[in-house]
Amino acid sequence: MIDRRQFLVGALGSLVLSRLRNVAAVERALLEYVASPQDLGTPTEYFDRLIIPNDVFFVRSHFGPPGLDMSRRLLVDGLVGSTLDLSVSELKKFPEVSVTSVLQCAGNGRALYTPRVPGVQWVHGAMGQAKWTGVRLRDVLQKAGIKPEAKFVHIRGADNSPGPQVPTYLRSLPIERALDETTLFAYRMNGEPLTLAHGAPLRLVVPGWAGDHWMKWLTSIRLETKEPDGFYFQTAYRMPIETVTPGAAVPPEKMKPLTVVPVKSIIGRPTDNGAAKRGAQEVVGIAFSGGSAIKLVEVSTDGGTNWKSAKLEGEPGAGRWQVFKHEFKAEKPGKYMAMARATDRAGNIQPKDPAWNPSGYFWNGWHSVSWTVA
Ligand SMILES: Nc1nc2c(c(=O)[nH]1)N[C@H]1C(S)=C(S)[C@@H](COP(=O)(O)O)O[C@H]1N2
Ligand SMILES: [Mo]
Repeated sequence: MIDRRQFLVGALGSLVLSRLRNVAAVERALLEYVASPQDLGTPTEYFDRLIIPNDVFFVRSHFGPPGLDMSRRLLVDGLVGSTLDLSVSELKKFPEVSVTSVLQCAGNGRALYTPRVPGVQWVHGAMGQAKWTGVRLRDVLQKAGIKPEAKFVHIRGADNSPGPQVPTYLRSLPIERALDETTLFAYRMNGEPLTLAHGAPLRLVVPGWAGDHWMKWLTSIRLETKEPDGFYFQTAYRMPIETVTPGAAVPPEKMKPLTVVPVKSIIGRPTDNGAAKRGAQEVVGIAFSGGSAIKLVEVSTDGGTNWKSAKLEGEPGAGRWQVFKHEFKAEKPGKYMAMARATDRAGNIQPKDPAWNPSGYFWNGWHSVSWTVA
């Protein structure tokens, strides 16, 4: 006979094992960039659809997730009329809204800059689109009462840095961006409860803005008059104000925080170096821009001499990707290529080669693939 303690240990052990197996199943479909903390990329061939399924959605964090704590509360304090301390079920009493939006890490494409920039060497996989469900920051902040001197919202999560020498991760949003009707406290992703990897029980959703603002494992938001101090705000996630010489050091006063994701398109199919049969060829990909809807995606199959407008599918919107499709006939066997460039409704055109910057952020060059037709 086993006693209660042995039973519990055994039961817990097998539970942990089955959890681990689930994680392993997910990893098989994702591309592992860094093992610990896990940085997992979505394979490029998934960029042919409007929604990236949760089990292949990229994962990124600085220190790895904290323990799963579904009873973690959200504190809303600082320059508010009254402090709020909310459980997830209390938060769910605010009107529920869903927003379909792209989450892209600012470092996506870092590996494609020359000279090389240190950091996770993401190629294309640190982005995805999902339907995010939760409640508006605006509704919660209005309930708390916003003092007129509040200008910034400081945001914290439950993940601790690995030691006292390493600063804690924190972000900040200007109050106007926090009050935008698309900015959410989210608890569901593509209709399913948020998983720990993606921030359970609560994460921030900031459509159109880079992933670093999308704080996971939320613990508090605090209204302040100023931007926060510290490495993660004053040094990291900054871009040069003007174009700089590749490889150059940029002084801090010439840097600004990165916010809106620039216009970009990526080809999901055909896969680079793949193979296809003679006849109809379909080039399929996704295109988005953080600041406005997509106006046009052009595809060239002759190295950039001629460009044709692709068909767009899905709803247009700022921070929201659409699928583009372009068909042509490959009459002869041989090597074929395609490349894509997107233009947004504000008139921004995806550049052939984006400007190098010291942290390798926001790569959005033309994506090209080649394949063999037999
Ligand atoms: N608490 C916390 N939130 C975080 C991070 C983190 O390290 N800690 N990383 C951010 C970064 S840099 C990105 S790109 C996104 C990635 O979100 P995902 O793992 O759901 O794709 O989470 C953001 N939220
Ligand atoms: Mo990121």
